[in-house]
Amino acid sequence: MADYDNNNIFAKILRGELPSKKVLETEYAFAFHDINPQAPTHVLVIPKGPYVSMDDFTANASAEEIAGLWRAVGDTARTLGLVEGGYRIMANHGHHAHQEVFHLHVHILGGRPLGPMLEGGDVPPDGTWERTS
Ligand code: DGP
Repeated sequence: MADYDNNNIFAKILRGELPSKKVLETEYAFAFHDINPQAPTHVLVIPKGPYVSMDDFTANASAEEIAGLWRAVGDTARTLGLVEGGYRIMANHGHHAHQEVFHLHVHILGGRPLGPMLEGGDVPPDGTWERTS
């Protein structure tokens, strides 16, 4: 995967160069509403450090940064009132997952029943998947 680009959209949001609807901010993380919500509540939680994806983050971030991001994910869900009804978290890494913005972001989705975990996620009749890479 390419190196971190300081001019990606979320880097600009972190620097305040682009607007966002902030939910929560800590020393390590920033949470804001997704511009194209896929559920009644759809918020993104991002680390303040320059990490391309979950792979980069888990390989290179400090223990404090990792704890700080995940603490912020839980705090954001509580702040949004999603705990009782339930919510889903998701982070897309790379091509197969359709990652579009190359600054790690954890999606928090909730506010309605979310259905099955993956579209087209039914197990094939023979119980096996064909890998495409
Ligand atoms: P992903 O496919 O996991 O890389 O999701 C990228 C998400 O980022 C997608 O749900 C839409 C959201 N997004 C893209 N551009 C902006 C933006 O400028 N502002 C906000 N708030 N969200 C954005």
